[in-house]
Amino acid sequence: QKTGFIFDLDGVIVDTAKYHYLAWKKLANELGFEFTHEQNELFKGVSRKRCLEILLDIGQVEATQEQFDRWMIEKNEDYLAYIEKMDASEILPDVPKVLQFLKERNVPIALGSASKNARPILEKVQLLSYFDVLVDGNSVTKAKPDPEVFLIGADKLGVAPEHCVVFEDAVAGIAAANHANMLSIGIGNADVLSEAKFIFKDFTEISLEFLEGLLS
Ligand code: B16
Ligand code: MG
Repeated sequence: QKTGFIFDLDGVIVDTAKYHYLAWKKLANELGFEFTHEQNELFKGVSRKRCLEILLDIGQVEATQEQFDRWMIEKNEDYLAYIEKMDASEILPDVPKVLQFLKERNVPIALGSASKNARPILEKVQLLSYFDVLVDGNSVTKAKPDPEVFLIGADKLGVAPEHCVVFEDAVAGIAAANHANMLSIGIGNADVLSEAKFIFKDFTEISLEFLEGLLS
């Protein structure tokens, strides 16, 4: 049986969380309140719409549907201005090494992200060609921790869920992978990602022997 690999985007392949933060902070400031790095943690892996709902809760701002929609667009335009300037130098350490290793072994690779901007980001950092399948915020109806995003990924790769490996940086993403009956690997802080089967600080801590072991 073939093993499939599924990668989250933000926090695993690139650190776009810092750009999401700047764009949300700008909106919060315009609406007259602060938005901290700590609060930004709650936004990781969470859909754009849900993020705005949480943001307005933080600032105790009531919005009409029209305002809500306008702020969603405004935040995304600000975010896209940052994305526009991205290049391969923003790929997180050793990500290309891992993708290259898997590619050489013909391992099917999918992206499983909540972001509606996943494709342009992968294009910008020149990693799009590594992915056989993209499942992103445009193709899912249920957000992580629901396993939908990863189950669609497995299905499109033609690999059984129990033979898929998922790399995730968000608590909700690890839960989604576990719910999908996949092998979850947390990238980041061990205290936060304790539900993951394996946890690494980043890809520099993952050896090729470890990856090889996941293939058999
Ligand atoms: P967009 P991931 C997620 O990406 C981010 O972690 C989250 O902060 C963001 O709100 C979400 O994508 C939606 O992004 O506004 O670009 O559609 O970690 O699932 O790759
Ligand atoms: Mg993420």
